[in-house]
Amino acid sequence: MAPPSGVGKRVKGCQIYRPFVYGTTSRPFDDKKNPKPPGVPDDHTHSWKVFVKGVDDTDITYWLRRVQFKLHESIPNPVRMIDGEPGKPFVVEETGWGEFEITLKLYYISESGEKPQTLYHHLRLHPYGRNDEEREAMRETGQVPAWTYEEQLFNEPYEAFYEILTSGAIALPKGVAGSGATGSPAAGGASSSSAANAALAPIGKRSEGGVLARSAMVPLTSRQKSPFSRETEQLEIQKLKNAQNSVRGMTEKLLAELRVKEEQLAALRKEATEAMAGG
Ligand code: SLL
Repeated sequence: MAPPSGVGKRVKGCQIYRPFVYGTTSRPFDDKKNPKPPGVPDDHTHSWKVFVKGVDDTDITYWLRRVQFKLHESIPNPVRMIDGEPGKPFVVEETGWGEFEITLKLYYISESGEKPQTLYHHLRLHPYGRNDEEREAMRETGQVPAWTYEEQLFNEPYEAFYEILTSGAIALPKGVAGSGATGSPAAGGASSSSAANAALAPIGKRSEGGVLARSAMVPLTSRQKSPFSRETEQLEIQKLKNAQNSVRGMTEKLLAELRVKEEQLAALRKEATEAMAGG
C-alpha cells in the first residue's frame, strides 16, 4: 500500500502492541437490582452493553479513532458509529431479549495508514456453560460478562504514527477512566472465555508495572495470538546465545584441526626439503 501523505516511511523491523479489551456485559432486568426503565418493551429481558476499551481503562483513543458496532437487525438503527473520547470506552448500551453476534469494526487514527479491521463478538445474556464459581460471581454482581483480551499489532508503523504510539503516557484525571462499560472487578473475574480469565486477572498488576497508554513496551508474558513478549524475547535471546556458543565451539574445533594440518604440512615440507638436499 502506498504510504498516505505526511506519515513518513515505515519503521523497519518494528512491531508495536497495544492491549485492549472488547466484549459485552449484560444484566437481567430485576425489580430490585436492575429495574426496567420506562418505555422498554415488555419482551425485553436484559440490559446490556458492548464495548471496546483499554486494559484497566487506559486510554486507547490515541490509536483507535472510532468503532462501528453492527447489532442485530431487529434492533432500531442497528449500525452504531461511536467516535472516541479520550479516556472513555467505545460503548453502546441496549436492551433486548436475544443473543446474537455483534460485528465490531475498528477504525484507526489517520496517521496510522491502517485499514479498518473487523472483530466478532457473541452477545451473552445467559450464564450458559459457566462453572459454579463463575455463576456464583454472576449472581453476586447480577452481571453476565463476556470479554476478550486482545493485542493490536502495528507492524512496521509509519514514522508519524510511531511517534504518536511512543510519545509517552498521558495521565488521565482520576474519575475519567473507569466510567462506563467495565462493571466491577468481580465481574471481570467471572468472565466467560478462558482468554479473558487468563488475561484479565494479571493485567492489573501488569499495567502497574508500566504498560502505560503510550509506550513501546513489549508485553510481559506470552498470550494467545501474541507471539511477542518479554518471555519470548528472553527465549529468543537464550536461543541466540546457545547458537553463538555452538558456533564458537565449531570455530575452535576447526581452528584446532587447522593447526594440526599446518603442523603436518610444515613437517612434510621439511621432509621434502631435506630429501632434496640429501639426494
Ligand atoms: C435469537 N438469533 O433468535 C437470535 C436473534 C435478536 C435479539 C436475537 C431485539 C431488541 C429490540 C432483540 O433483542 N433481538 O427489539 O430492540 O435469539
